[in-house]
Order: sequence, then structure tokens, then C-alpha cells
Amino acid sequence: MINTTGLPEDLKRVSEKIIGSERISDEDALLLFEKASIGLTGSLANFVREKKHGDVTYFNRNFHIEPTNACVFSCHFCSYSRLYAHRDEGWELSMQQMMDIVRKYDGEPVTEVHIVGGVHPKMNLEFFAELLRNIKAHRPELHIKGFTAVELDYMFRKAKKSIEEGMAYLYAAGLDSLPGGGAEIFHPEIREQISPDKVDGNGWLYIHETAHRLGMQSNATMLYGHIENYNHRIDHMQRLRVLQDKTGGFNTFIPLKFRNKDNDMSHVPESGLAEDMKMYSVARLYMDNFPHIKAYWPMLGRQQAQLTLSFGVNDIDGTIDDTTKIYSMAGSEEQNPAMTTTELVTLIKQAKRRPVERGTLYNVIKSY
Ligand code: V47
Ligand code: SF4
Repeated sequence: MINTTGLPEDLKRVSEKIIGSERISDEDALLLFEKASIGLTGSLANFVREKKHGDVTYFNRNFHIEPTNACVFSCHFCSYSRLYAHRDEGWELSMQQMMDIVRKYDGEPVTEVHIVGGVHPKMNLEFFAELLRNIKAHRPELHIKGFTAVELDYMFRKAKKSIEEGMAYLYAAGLDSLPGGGAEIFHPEIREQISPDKVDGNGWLYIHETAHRLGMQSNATMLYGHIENYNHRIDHMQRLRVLQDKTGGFNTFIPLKFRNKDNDMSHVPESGLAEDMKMYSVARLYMDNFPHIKAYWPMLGRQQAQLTLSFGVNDIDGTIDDTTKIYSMAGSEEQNPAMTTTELVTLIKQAKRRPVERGTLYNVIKSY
């Protein structure tokens, strides 16, 4: 049990709300960010995490397909993309090359492919629908988690389809769920400075709402630790919490730590360990209707990912098998992110948590 004696009145009141399973307000979240120690937010978040999940920590067996790093947009924090005009410096995978990646896992017990990349004008709706159909024809049970709302928005506009028509079309072609990328910070004050030309916050939320209405589930991210302040973070989480109350279609909230290598925002310092743990714990406390909080280990590094398991996190993504470049290019400690299942299980056990392999939608595959 958490001892609240000796706490200032305001922090005591918020702590008691959390212990009593009462929803905290935006003002409460701001108070936690500004005034609470990480000891307090950590123990409260751990209390909520253990109430929801005990000591279970989920991971999955997945791989990524990153079709291209050419992109028509120019997000200033992005170290990964090359402007479409300079696409000779990047890569563009053909259908054959993407299917070769899928075939490489024949006979391997992976359960998910995560497809995410730059926004390339020639890789259009029809091209990706064909990719989805080809993957499903080859391996029907493989869950396809694909395309950020940014990629989808562009694809649908280009094909002159409404969001409803476009989503239904990809769903029928085999898309199972949406990853959480492209959310960044919804608040226009920040979004206009860091990613001025891609879909705005309302557009991102509407795409996820439409997917949820079709029966698909999705994740949500937030890129934190750059030029935003706590109010922008709370506004972002508030919009997600409101939509989740409406649809219930989100599985996981994933705070993504801004990394500053080789991008237009390299002068912006990265957040420190204490700030990162505060972010994860306040996310767990505020996002009361999100079942899961994920720490994405390729970005944080393995040791910090272990630490988050005491600050509200109950999921550390998957084995990944060295198939993503997004974070190594942005300066993460993980230059070639891949972990065997044994390594992931050991990592979780070292943090005194119980590893459980899950499918994308949190069906239990194996408890260790
Ligand atoms: O939207 C880009 C982020 C995201 C940087 O849903 C950066 O399970 C930090 O969303 N520093 C894409 N972050 C990746 C993503 C994701 C990853 C893992 C799992 C899931 C899921 C989703 O990567 C982008 C952007 O916010 N990003 N550059 C950077 N320099
Ligand atoms: Fe393109 Fe995505 Fe990078 Fe923005 S974050 S430039 S949309 S690849």
C-alpha cells in the first residue's frame, strides 16, 4: 500500500483518487508532472499496473517491413526519411523484395508483421492493397499491423477515396490493425513547428476512430521530450482518452522519447532518465482507459526498458529481428535491434516480472 502521510495536501488528494480508482483530471496530471517526485508517480503507476496486470509483462514475436524511407513530408525530428526529391539516397522495396522478407520467416513462430515507412507518392493504395493480399495469401494467420494515419491519409487522398472507403478497402484486403505512429504531438502550437505538412491531430484521430468503427483495433503514440511542455502532453493524452471513451478501440499507449541524432532538431537536448520515468508513470496514471502502456525497447535501450517495468509499463513490444531502422538512425543505443525470445524473456525476468508472449491483440500465446 502507498503511504500518503506527509505528502502536501494537493498531492495527497490526487494520490487518494488514484488509490480509489477515480479518474484524474488534466490539472491533477499537471500537478504530478510538476510537483511529484518520481518515487511517488512511480509507486502510484506501479500500483495501477499491478492492479491491472499483476507482474505480467507482454512481448510478441514480430518483424518490420519498411517499404521506403523516401517521404514527401519533412518532419523536423525525423532522421529516417530522405525527401522524396533525394530518394536516390534512400531505399524503395519492390513487391518481390517485401514478399522475400515475409518468406524469410516461413516456419518461424512470428505472429505479427509491422509495416511502416515514409510517404512515397508511387506506393499508392492499390500497391499496398496488393501487398496485403499477397501476405495473406502466403501466410493467412500472420497479423498485419500496418500504416500510420499519416500514410493512410495521404494514400486515401491520392486515390480520391473518403477515409471510410479507404479504410474499408484495406480492411477487406487484409489489414488487421493500425500501429500508433504519426501522432507526435496533436496540439497545433507544436505540431506546426515539428511536422508542419502532414495530417493534423484531428485527422489522425478521425482515421483511428474510423478504423475502430470497422472493428479494427489500434495503438497510439506520443513523441515527447523536445519543444513541447507538460500542457501539450496532457492535451495529447486528453484527446486520446476522450476518443477511447467513445470507441474502446485502442490497445496500447506508447510514449516515444525524442532522439536527436542527424535531424533538423539535433540542437534540442534529449530528456533524461528521471523525465522518461515520470512520463511513463504519468501516462499510466492518466490513461486509465488504455489497457496497456508500452515501452519500445529499440528506442529506449534495453536497460531503460527494464526500468520502465516499475513505472507503469506492462509491454515491451517484440523481437523485431533487426528489421527497423527508424531508431538506430535517430541515435538510439540499439544499432541493430533484434532480440531472441530467450533474451527478451531473460530481460523481463531480470526485472522480476513474468514474461508472457502475446498476439497483437493481447491473446496469450505462452506464459514463461
Ligand atoms: O511517428 C521518428 C517516431 C514513429 C524519431 O504501434 C521518432 O506498436 C524519436 O509509431 N526520435 C513511428 N521518435 C514508429 C511507431 C511505432 C513504433 C513501435 C511500435 C508501434 C506500435 C509504433 O517514430 C513516428 C515518430 O513519432 N520517430 N523520428 C526520433 N528522432
Ligand atoms: Fe515522413 Fe514519417 Fe519521417 Fe514525417 S516522421 S518525415 S511522415 S517518415
